[in-house]
Amino acid sequence: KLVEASKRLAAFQAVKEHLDPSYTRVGIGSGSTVVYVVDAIAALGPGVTAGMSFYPTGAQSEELIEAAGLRLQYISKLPAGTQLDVAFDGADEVDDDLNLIKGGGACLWQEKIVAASAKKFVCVADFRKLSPRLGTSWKKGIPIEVLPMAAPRVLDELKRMGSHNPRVRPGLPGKAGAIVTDNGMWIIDAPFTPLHLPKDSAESGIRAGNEDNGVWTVDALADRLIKIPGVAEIGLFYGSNGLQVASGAQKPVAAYF
Ligand code: DER
Repeated sequence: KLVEASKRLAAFQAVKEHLDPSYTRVGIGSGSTVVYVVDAIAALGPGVTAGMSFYPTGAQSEELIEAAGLRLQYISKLPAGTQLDVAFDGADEVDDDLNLIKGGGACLWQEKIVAASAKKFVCVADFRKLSPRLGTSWKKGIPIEVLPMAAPRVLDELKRMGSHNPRVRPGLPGKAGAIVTDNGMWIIDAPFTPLHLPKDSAESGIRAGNEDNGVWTVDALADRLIKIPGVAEIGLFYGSNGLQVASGAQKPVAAYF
């Protein structure tokens, strides 16, 4: 109950503060918190939303937009050189520097593309998601979208990098085999020891861009994961300290709890 109330409060607060009526292009993420974001936007009424187009990050997001009677548009139709005014999305974990683990809903690839296409990215999350360092509360691992035929090779490399028991995300009951994303890919969840921020090096001794015996700084891990052959995208987002773990992405404006 408390969690749902917190998600709703965060969503309505985020829309109130970050959806300007003058906006015309709005990105909509995936997951359960973003459901409340769409509720908050729909509650503004057609007087505000009629002039806006909403850009989904996958099948669930598309359904949310349509069910709310909002105008659906696609990133593939975004005119060259233009950006979304704002994108709202959830997260699985948020650290002190607004770095995010995303992908718990297996929608991370399109989520990152939409987020990176926005002038402003607003992460909406309840109190459970905030933790000092990524990997502290979200123990399932960093979600990584991979080409199925490369999955065994990616798992090998992740183990070499110190991931503890990385595995292909199994399908839900009623679906034999692995989860298949909206893009026809698989998700590997790769647990790592909680990540350090580059600024932690004084106490942890692990300087920015490095790892020490399987303990990584966020930037170093993001740079390495994205280069593994077969990896399409990784569920590590952003950094307010100039750490762009999502290349070219806008830094998050705020995370609401
Ligand atoms: O897949 C994602 O990154 C989603 O944003 C997600 O994990 C957040 O989900 P929740 O809002 O249902 O917690």
